[in-house]
Amino acid sequence: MLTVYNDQHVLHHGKVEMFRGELVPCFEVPARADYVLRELKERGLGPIEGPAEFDDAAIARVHAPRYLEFLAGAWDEWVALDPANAARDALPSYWPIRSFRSDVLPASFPARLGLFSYDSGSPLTAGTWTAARAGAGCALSAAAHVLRGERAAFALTRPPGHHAGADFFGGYCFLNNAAIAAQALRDAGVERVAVLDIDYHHGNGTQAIFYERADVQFTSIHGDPHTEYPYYLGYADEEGVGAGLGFNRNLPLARGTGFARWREALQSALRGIVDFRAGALVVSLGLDTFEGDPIAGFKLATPDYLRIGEDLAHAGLPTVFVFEGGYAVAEVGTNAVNVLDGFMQRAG
Ligand code: SP5
Ligand code: ZN
Repeated sequence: MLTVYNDQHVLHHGKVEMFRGELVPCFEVPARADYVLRELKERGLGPIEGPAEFDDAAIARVHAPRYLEFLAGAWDEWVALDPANAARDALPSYWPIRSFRSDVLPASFPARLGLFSYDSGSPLTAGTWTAARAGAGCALSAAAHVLRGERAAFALTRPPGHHAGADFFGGYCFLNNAAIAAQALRDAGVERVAVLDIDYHHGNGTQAIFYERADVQFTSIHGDPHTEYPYYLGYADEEGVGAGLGFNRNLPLARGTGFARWREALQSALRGIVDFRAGALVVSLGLDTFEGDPIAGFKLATPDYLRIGEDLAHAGLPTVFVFEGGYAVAEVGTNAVNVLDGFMQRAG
């Protein structure tokens, strides 16, 4: 299987995230991708290429112009506030919830930082835009590869993407790589695209982007938002709206769920994807379902990821894998490559 990778991901390197009143070291670190890359090479999974040049219009198919403009200039604005900010990550402090306005763009940078985000755990750094843009390019190249007739491709990207919406960042995510890949597949003529999100956390950004659409089906298996991040979305009764009604499917599972129960949810998700008659599949590949993950609560073990890959291949669809979460850094490479390896073995 082809992997599309870019070494610019290291330019996004947050120092701290806010957790219960304290700034703690970031969980989403560059070493995560390094471990996956090393494992891909060791196991000879296939060629590893850089992303092709691409037009930013492909990103603008998913993200709002004023959000992209904000992201591209955010670091310079942060440093312009105070030159000492160059040594600090940008984290929001104010959010326009409910009765506030979101149509007005305040001149104040901290005010816009909050307008375009939903948590204080996603530091924006000097290289965030460059890394996120290059990561979206990896997702686009992986999609292009599948459009050329390959069975599957893997976008090894960070920062991750599935929590980012059309005009907001959060959950360590800035550009929604999976949504950008899915939209590119649609724009190239694939009539129905399925997105399956198997990260531990609900893919609220991807859900929101496609919630009113019948041409992109979104399915997510994740920790029950009653107790798990992102808390405010990901419940089973969210089924889409308008033309999109019936094309959004959430399968929340209790914290502590093990592989047998998780795999039943996967089988159910895949039946829904086959019934939808998808022409292509985008997998938001989070590995934070692992029993050793420091910020999540499922109990999947390393060999289980081979079975996941096999089950995904059984759906028989051209498949774009997009790297998302997974914070047990030393194991994330083996777990990710197990999914891809299991897929290729079954896909033949
Ligand atoms: C892509 C992705 O997986 N994003 C996840 C974002 C989760 N952010 C909230 C993390 C809460 C950290 N909890 C620390 C618990 C330490 N015991
Ligand atoms: Zn996650």
